[in-house]
Amino acid sequence: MPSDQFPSYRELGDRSGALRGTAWGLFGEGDQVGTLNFLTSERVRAALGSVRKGLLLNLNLPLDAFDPPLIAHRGAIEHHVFGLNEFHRDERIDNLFTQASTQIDGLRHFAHPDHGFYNGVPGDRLIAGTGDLGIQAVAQRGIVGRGVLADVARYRDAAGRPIEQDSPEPIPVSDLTATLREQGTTLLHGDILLIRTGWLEHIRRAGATRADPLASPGLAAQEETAAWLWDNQIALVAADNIALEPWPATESALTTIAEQTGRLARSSHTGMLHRILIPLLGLSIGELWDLDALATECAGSGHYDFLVTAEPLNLTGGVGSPANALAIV
Ligand code: UVW
Repeated sequence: MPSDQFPSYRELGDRSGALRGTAWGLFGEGDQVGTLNFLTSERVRAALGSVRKGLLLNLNLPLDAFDPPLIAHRGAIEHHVFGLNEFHRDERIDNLFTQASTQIDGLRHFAHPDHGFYNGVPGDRLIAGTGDLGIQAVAQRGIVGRGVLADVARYRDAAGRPIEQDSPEPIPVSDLTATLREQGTTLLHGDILLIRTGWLEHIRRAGATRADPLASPGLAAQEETAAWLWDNQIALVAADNIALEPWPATESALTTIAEQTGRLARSSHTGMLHRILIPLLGLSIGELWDLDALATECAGSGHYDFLVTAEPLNLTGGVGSPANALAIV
């Protein structure tokens, strides 16, 4: 479908029946990658024009960046290096949680309790060994496109309103648009949007003294955020914080009918923006992306667009993956 023919977010709400409020079927009934379809060949080719210096910047934290882990159930990796003889080395990683460090969360990660998983795929198909909505579908196409950094932390500092880093402060769409305006950055359809909240820099500085329980600012859990991302035809959105949106999540207007009526117990996911972005819109998200060096480079050059590549693990049925992301400025 040509990009000007996609329904707006408001129009998604006018779709009938089970499709209401969703992007299901717009990229094809059996679609596996959602908004990554916005990254057409023409856009990939055009994105090459955002490379000015040919400088490569790693956007990944080490796999073992957080020990103790940020989220308790995602334990630290156990890396074993061994040799069959003294002239040989092999290795094994145990306890790898694909979402413990810089990551992409794929379309298996969240269902909407009232609607289900992306494109209506039944949850019982989303098990190890099956491919439905798995991260392998992303790996097999790869992610390459025009990246845009929205350095909200820098904008808010300059505006004299620093983001409160040890709190689940919601970052509204107005801050995103003001940041882009201040930077002189124009979004294009199919962009990979990278949002710097400054949280990762804060956590790095805090080290072992980081706040417990953990809290992080992030994109406001509101329909306005989802609408803005969809209407700009963002292919992938990633941030330098723990959950893209504020953490811990709080009850919001996004609290589902299942929870409001007591059919589903409220949980740490109640009110999350994840539940719109991933299952309803098919928007994969990135978390814990290391954007600090990129931000320094962009501030120095005055250019906030570049090429981004990311190649998740080719893991059949994977829920998420280390991002393996690069910016090429
Ligand atoms: C959190 O759990 C904080 O987010 P996610 O599951 O998306 O990594």
